[in-house]
Amino acid sequence: MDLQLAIFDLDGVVVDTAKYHYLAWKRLGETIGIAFHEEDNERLKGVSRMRSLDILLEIGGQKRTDEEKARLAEAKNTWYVEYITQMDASEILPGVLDFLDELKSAGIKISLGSASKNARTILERVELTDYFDLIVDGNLVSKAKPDPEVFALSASLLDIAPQSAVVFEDAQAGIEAALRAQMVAIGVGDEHTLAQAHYVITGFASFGLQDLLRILPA
Ligand code: B16
Ligand code: MG
Repeated sequence: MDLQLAIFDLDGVVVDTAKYHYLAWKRLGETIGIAFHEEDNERLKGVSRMRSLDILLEIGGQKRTDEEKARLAEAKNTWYVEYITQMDASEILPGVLDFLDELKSAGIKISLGSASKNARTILERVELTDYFDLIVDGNLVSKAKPDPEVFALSASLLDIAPQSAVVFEDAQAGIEAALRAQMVAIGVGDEHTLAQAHYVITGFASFGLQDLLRILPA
């Protein structure tokens, strides 16, 4: 394939913000009497903020009006933003920076495809904004993964065919979105959870552009 675009999910691929989401949801749970455990947090990965809240309420067997839900999601987000504004470049996951440098040198476009509405803040804090030719985040898309919108938009805005794009994703819904967008889907994380992907890597510590080119379809 003629590789022209690499799209990165943010949480779980470039940085690990899942731990901050966890702290903020746990804190919200405590204020409304729902015990939220680390295992539960797995269900929130790659999922939108409102859907995450629904999962938390489901765990606690609680029902809330839309107005209350908006207020609760807002409270969680305020705490989450407090955590992420403390982040710095040391939180970029191993090997990511070298890989981005390699892609840039090879003239391959780099885009973000994240569900987060806080993606720009995070990229700023870890000093990665300038690497991205395009940032597609939760403020820009209306349909959550597994809908392909978040990835399809990157390709169309950059005027690149989806078949020339590769997506790096840590969530199952994200892999499905990439496949539905007709892109090459590379899972980052557990090979069983991400079995649908064309290929699964554990991270970028020992994965570079040469490795990518080797696994891409002809
Ligand atoms: P926010 P990603 C996702 O980021 C997270 O994995 C998910 O846990 C979170 O609920 C979602 O962003 C929305 O985040 O509340 O900041 O808008 O993996 O798509 O980069
Ligand atoms: Mg993710």
